[in-house]
Amino acid sequence: MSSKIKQKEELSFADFKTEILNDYKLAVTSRECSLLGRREVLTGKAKFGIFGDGKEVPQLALAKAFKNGDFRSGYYRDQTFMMAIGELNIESFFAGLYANTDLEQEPMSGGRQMGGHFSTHSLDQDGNWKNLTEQKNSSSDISPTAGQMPRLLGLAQASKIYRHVEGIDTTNFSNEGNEVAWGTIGNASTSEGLFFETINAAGVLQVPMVMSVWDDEYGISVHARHQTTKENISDILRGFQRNEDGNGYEILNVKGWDYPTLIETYEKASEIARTEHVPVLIHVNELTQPQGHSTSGSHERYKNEDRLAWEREFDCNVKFREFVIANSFATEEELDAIDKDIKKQVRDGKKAAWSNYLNPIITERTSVLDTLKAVSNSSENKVFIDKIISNLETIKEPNRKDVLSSARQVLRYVVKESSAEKQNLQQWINAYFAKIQPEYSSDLYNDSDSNATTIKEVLPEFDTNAEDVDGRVVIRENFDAIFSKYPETLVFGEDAGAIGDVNQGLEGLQEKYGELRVADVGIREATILGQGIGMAMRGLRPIAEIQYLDYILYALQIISDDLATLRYRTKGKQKAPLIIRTRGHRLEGIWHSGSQMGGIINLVRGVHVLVPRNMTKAAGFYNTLLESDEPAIVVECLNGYRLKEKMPTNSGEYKTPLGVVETIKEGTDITLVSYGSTLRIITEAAKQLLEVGINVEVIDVQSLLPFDINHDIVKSVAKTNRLMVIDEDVSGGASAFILDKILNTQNAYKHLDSKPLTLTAKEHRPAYGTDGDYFSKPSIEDVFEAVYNVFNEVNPNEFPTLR
Ligand SMILES: Cc1ncc(C[n+]2csc(CCOP(=O)(O)OP(=O)(O)O)c2C)c(N)n1
Ligand SMILES: [Mg+2]
Repeated sequence: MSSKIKQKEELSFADFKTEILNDYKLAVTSRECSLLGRREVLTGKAKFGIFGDGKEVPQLALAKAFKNGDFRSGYYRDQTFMMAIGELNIESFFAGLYANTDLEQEPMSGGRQMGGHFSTHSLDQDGNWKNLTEQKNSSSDISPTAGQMPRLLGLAQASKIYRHVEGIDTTNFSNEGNEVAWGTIGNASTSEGLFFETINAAGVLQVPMVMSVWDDEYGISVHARHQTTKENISDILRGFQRNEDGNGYEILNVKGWDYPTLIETYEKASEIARTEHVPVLIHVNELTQPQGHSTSGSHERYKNEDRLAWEREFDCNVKFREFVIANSFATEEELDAIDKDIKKQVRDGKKAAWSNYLNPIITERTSVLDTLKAVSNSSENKVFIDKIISNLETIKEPNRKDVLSSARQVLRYVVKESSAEKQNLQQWINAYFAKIQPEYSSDLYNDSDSNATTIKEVLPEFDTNAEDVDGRVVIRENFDAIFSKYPETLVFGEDAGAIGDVNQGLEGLQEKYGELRVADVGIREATILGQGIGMAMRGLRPIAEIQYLDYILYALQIISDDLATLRYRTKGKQKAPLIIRTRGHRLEGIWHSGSQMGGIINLVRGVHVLVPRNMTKAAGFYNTLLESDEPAIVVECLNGYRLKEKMPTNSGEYKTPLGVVETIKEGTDITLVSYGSTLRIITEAAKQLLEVGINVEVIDVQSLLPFDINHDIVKSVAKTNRLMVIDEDVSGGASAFILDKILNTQNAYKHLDSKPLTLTAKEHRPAYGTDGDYFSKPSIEDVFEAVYNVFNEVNPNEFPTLR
């Protein structure tokens, strides 16, 4: 027996043997699932399969070191780990492959994610936090390679916050910051910038993060020589190794088939990260892919015979079996019997999962068939309807599309008839949509009646002789109130700490609340975002600052792929109520006049996008968001920090409601809709237009997502009968979105007497010079002329052509 194994003196040999044989069974079960899973895809029962074969043994070791309260942030190879922590079994594995929409059957995502994308439930039935310290946690995986990295940083940092910041209620989230965040990534995915950015940031922050690299030398077909300098990720990261000169990482190397050394390595990593809060990198090499990358191809195409032979020999399960036999934990015959038994269990589990997936759909089909047959019998178009019926009946394994599309096609055949059967069919279709559509569409936002749009407006209050102060003072006072009211809030960003952000909206707050709660961080937007996501997933209320809106593009992939999809992809079982604070609109130059709102709103559905016109409105949004549990981006006006606003007396209390527009100037002739800094231009143009007899109504959208939930804009258009959307974004951007909502969702087209218009920026980004803004974005004269031209068309005598 290996000397390393003997160290486990506390266990009796019998217990020890049982544990090892349990591990062996898990490894074999997981492998059998992979093998059978691939066959299910090839025979067409499932669409796509990506499995954990060849990576089983290190995951057993990881699971042993993983404790309650810990978090995983990993990727699609980790099925063995999920089985080992008790969060995945044979049936749920196959339910994932079949994309069963029932969360009970498919707890990872209710069929919303491909199999192999794992998660655990952080929220209970009512959407409230469960006690995360009493369970093993996995943040929900995403497919973009290395996309799990930024969030991992935040999951780890939360432990540091919980250990060192006083006054937070840690009950559901932490036991003195003893939780480790465990990352997994494939060797090839370490080529991504997100990997390096996260590694550096975790080294700087010194957080309890253990990063495992599953190294099988390949990324699909591309060999390590095209991926990694020196073909060795731990070698090139050696400079991160901590030593007497300073902080850094503990870097460990281990062979992926060496069971006892893996266990020892993971225990050591766990200990270092947990107690010292030092990050650890474990490079697990010599792993294999027995079935190639995924069901989309075969690895014989790109691996030579030598490599394939080596993979057969060094397959971690083969080596584990040899180890079990060599150390007399079981005989070959005993293992054969175990293998045989597991094969049967996996086959049975697969069958059960398939029935569980199919049976409800069969029942739904029976129900629609009854309805359709009744319709057919009473219809003139019986021949055609019967054909649809018989097609549906002959489908051996129907899906919901088959069921519903048959019903909808039949309805067309009876649209001109009037019968009780037809009505039944209409009702059946509507009821089916009502029941089934949410299975595919729910939980993009918080669907419950405690969502952010339910938080009522609270107006700012002012003393009669309220002082006019710089906008940045309004926002700073409000942050001060927020930090004293909510101990779990933190803000971090480039220059957010010592100087209190580039515009001094956080001035003095680091001194007051400490370096962990008001923090400077490196220039690394994607991981600033990820830091926020991870911490929000562990019960904190982070405010991640992106210095300028223009630079949000670095983080946009993570906002879009991770933050915006989190609630949806877990069907409401995880959330990250992260607030993203940034500033943009109308300053100067190509990269400091951010207005790429069209791009943003179309990429972040699932996150609220708020565009306050001044700092009081912005502060009110923060106050609203902290009373709710949804993620949001707040874009402050970059040119508004030095503009004067009245100082409210109820900082921290007043609330700007989400999805509610505000009419900032009443008028009768045309409705002008805009948001943010452009409103100041419009307000000025409005005065000038009044001088020539055009009385415009100006509406501040305030909140792009959600958009005008009370449909107030159409009420204005019903009065003015004319509409113009003015936006500093390019044409087709946010203005197109706004126009679509007003015309199509709110049906404003009915009230229009003139063509609905948009006035937008030029297609290029603003030139830097003082005049860049004037010649790039709508100016006072542009607004004046555009509105004037509307009335020139209506009444050229009164409004002669200008130019
Ligand atoms: C950003 C992104 N680019 C490409 C892909 C397609 N893709 C999926 S897995 C993969 C290879 C990953 O290899 P590796 O990280 O070594 O993990 P392994 O599958 O070998 O375990 C690629 C290119 C993706 N999912 N995301
Ligand atoms: Mg690989």
